[in-house]
Amino acid sequence: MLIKLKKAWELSENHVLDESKYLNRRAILKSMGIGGLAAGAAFSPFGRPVFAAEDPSAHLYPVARNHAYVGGRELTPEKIATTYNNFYEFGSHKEIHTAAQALKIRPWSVKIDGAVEKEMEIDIDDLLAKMSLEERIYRHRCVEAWSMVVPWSGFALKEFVKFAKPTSKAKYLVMQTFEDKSMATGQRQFWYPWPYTEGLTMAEATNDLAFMVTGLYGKPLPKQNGAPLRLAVPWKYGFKQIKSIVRFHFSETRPKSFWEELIASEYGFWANVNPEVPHPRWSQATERDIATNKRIPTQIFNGYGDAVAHLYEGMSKRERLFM
Ligand SMILES: Nc1nc2c(c(=O)[nH]1)N[C@H]1C(S)=C(S)[C@@H](COP(=O)(O)O)O[C@H]1N2
Ligand SMILES: [Mo]
Repeated sequence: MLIKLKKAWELSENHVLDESKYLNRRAILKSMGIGGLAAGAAFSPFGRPVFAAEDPSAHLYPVARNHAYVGGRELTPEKIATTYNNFYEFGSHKEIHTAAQALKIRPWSVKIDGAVEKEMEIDIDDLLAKMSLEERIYRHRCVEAWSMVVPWSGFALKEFVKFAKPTSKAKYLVMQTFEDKSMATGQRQFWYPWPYTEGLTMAEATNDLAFMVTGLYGKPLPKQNGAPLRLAVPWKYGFKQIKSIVRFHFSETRPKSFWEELIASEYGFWANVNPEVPHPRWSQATERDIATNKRIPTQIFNGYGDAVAHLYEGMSKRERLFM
């Protein structure tokens, strides 16, 4: 049974005012001594202010950086990380950042179901209020052999798992993206197995590195990067890092992910970054940094082996990628 914890986000006046009117309104509210952070702008250390009118979670950012996670090389400029995207719901071209602006990110709720004590549906802003937000710098390695280093904001996936209260029957956490052909024109391409689905074992989902992303560069997550909620598992190829999640399903059986369903021989369930196992059509030994365009060596588990290698002990190298 589904339990709705709270009414979905209701359209506030901010949405119908243009920016200049909104700024005036802010000034008035301020002179009245109200409308502080919640109604106002959050100033990002990386650039322009972001307005609550654009995203009601804007006041939450920036969040404190967790210095345990370092990129190991320079951050990819924000402009590049937010314009070089993969998001098949909006097409397969490289102008995704424009097309993805059609994504409506409020109201937005996520369903938690399957092997849990109690199934529920929770509004994204309620969820954000419950989780401890922090910033982590992670490397991101796409299976297409390009990579970047970005400051994600969000919360530990294991904190969310604890909140969801899975039962002992749960063996996998399955995640799904929204489905709405009218908004996401890519979903009209019927030959793809929508909705985009991904999964992790419970051990992977509760590993310290697994992170639910809600922000980028000290601001709410841009639509093209998977707003309002996407996954970061930086030891795995980018296609595992599912965007715009609406459902978390705790499962007893291993799911078939989107790309696995399409071409299992090229995109397996594990998808751990491994320079020694080439993709059937190209080498994975090196990667192109999208900031510098330089090729750099790819590291096993994308350099996160200390944190995750133990999860795959006993598996052959090929299984670590394809099984
Ligand atoms: N729902 C959904 N999630 C997705 C994808 C997608 O097409 N749809 N593409 C994946 C791939 S291949 C990569 S490399 C990353 C890209 O994330 P970025 O655009 O933030 O760099 O998102 C992943 N998550
Ligand atoms: Mo990717």
